[in-house]
Amino acid sequence: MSESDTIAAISTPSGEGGIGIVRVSGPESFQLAKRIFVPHKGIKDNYPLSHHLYHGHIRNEQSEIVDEALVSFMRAPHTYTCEDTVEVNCHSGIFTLRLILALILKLGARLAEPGEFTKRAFLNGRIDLSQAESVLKIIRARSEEGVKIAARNVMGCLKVEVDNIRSEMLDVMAQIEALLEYPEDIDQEGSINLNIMTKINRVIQMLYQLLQGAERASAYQDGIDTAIIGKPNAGKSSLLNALLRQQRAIVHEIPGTTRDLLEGYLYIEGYPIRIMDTAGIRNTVDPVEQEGINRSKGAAERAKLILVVIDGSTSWSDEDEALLQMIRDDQASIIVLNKADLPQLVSDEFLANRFGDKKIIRTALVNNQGINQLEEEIIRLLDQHLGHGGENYAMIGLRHEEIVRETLKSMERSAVASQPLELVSLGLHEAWRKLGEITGEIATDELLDRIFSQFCLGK
Ligand SMILES: Nc1nc2c(ncn2[C@@H]2O[C@H](COP(=O)(O)OP(=O)(O)OP(=O)(O)O)[C@@H](O)[C@H]2O)c(=O)[nH]1
Ligand SMILES: [Mg+2]
Repeated sequence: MSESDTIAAISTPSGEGGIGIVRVSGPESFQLAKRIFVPHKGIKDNYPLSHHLYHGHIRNEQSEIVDEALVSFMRAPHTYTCEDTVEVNCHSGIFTLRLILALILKLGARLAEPGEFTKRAFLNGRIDLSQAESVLKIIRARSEEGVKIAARNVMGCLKVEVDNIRSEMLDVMAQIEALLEYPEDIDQEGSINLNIMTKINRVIQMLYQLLQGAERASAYQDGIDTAIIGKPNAGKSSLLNALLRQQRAIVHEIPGTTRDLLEGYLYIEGYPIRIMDTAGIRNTVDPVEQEGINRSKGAAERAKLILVVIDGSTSWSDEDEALLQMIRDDQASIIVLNKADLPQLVSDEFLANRFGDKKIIRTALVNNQGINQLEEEIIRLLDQHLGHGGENYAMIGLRHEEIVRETLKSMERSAVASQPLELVSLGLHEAWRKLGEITGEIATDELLDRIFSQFCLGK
């Protein structure tokens, strides 16, 4: 794809709406827009003024009015892409938008690829790669907090931290270069200067701090995968419905009612929770039910939080025990002891023995009892699991996390004082290059394509 041509796309979602926007960027954008737009107040000498909004009509080749529009002309470099940009604000019917886009394309613009406007902002140096990715994170955020984290990154807070760390690395690298050039400065034992090791360790600490915010940020941005698991008929679908406050899943007395995974979103104290109802887990010969059970197990494996529903009105079984074995140490879990309105066959004594201090939430989901306590426990657990964030988390996305972990590996290889300085320096160089992938200072075309292809058209 060439970066010097003029591109255009519809930037607003398809469907009916108050206003739709067609965006054009590139050297020809003013020319093209002037050929289809006629301003109401007539064309004056200074038309079009940059960063002004003009009211008028879009007309086709036959001079027929296509729509009434507000058009802004924005001169480079103070634009989203750093190129001349025009935005046509028109009525948001899909045919209107398509007609206007078609007129612009016919005059010579090329249809933009997904994310191409943002890619140009990156290639033209207005934003770094972490900022570009944050634009996508804002669009896709699953909670208000997720938007705030992404917005901080769009302003460049991750870039600032990364630049800071890389500049510390450069300092140490320069110091080592000097020592290698003037070996007489190295201590008598030839051991590495203590000062260098102290600096390397400080960089390692900074990298760990970056990682700390990652899990919390990703929970707010992507949602917390939560699986409801339990024996057939325990009340899993009743729990999903109670939490979502809607009759989302079929609830029935026949065990094995739910076959497929069913998901819903809910927000508890700002935590975006992606909750999954699953098929009851038991031994079965029915192939369809077995497929459902496999999916339940998959959902449980991927979940960060597991709600285990146990039917307190039936005796504790091997099936209940097997469910608990599925939970890993890194997963948060809550035991929901349901059907508290019926005579209980699982005794308090048994529960105390089996679960010790772990909090058990008793519910009677037929009449929504216990839901508030369950929600409180979910918040408490997530707060505990994800740590209190404060303002100090810039990290977003798995890509960054992987890069920081790789960088740490190289840094930790460098942090061995007993090795030759050349090896220390090698590790530092690797680390410095790796970390540059976050901001895109070191970025291959393949990486850029991978990132920008996730964007929607028109962004
Ligand atoms: N008495 C009583 N019945 C309940 C309670 N919760 C659910 N039930 C009933 O138990 C039956 C099973 O409920 P579901 O929510 O469908 O259970 P499930 O775990 O989704 O079942 P499967 O999808 O078959 O695995 C239904 O008849 C519910 O009305 C409860 O707290 N008390
Ligand atoms: Mg069910």
